[in-house]
Amino acid sequence: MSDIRKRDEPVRCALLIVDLQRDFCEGGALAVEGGNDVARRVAVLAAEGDYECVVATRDWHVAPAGHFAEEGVAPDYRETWPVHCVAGTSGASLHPLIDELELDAVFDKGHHRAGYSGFEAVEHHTGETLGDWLARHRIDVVDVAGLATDFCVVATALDAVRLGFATRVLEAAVAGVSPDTTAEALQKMTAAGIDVVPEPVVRGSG
Ligand code: VGL
Repeated sequence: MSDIRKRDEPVRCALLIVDLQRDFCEGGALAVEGGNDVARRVAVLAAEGDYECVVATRDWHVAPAGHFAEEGVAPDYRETWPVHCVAGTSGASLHPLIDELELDAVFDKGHHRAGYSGFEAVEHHTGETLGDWLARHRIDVVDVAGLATDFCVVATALDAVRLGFATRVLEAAVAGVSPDTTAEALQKMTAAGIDVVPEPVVRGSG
């Protein structure tokens, strides 16, 4: 990427907030432990980090074939889930701390399928894909934060690196559904060349 960039052009970094929605936070239909804490940290990061753009994805289900456990059947929390993030419901809305940020764009996914990766998402007004949007804004680096580490965060980060973005996952600004799949996800991301950074980096200091 850097070879086609003019020598003095600064690196452009986006904060990508994955599925920080009410249903994934404490009190929601599919709460991830630590979700509210993640929202607090991400809100600070979005306000204080030196990002070219801040964008968010939302899980936005209409009829996501097989993703919700059938009525009367317990979800397995790997492939089937309690009903969550139904399009237009309050559970699908962004966490209040994220909702009050000045987001540059919001992308929805999972209308008719599971839709774990944010790169399946389209901008909710224009229909532009996340990948096209980031490319059009000449983004080089994507910092990924949000929920859940072991499902949508890992899928999104792996697609980001595949698409050629330098990709970082901010470990203090993500939380997972379960410890074993979260550990697996962190390993997979590191192996794919994603930089898993323990603390959010405050940029602009050098
Ligand atoms: C997610 C489980 C089910 C996520 C979405 O956003 O990580 N996890 N659906």
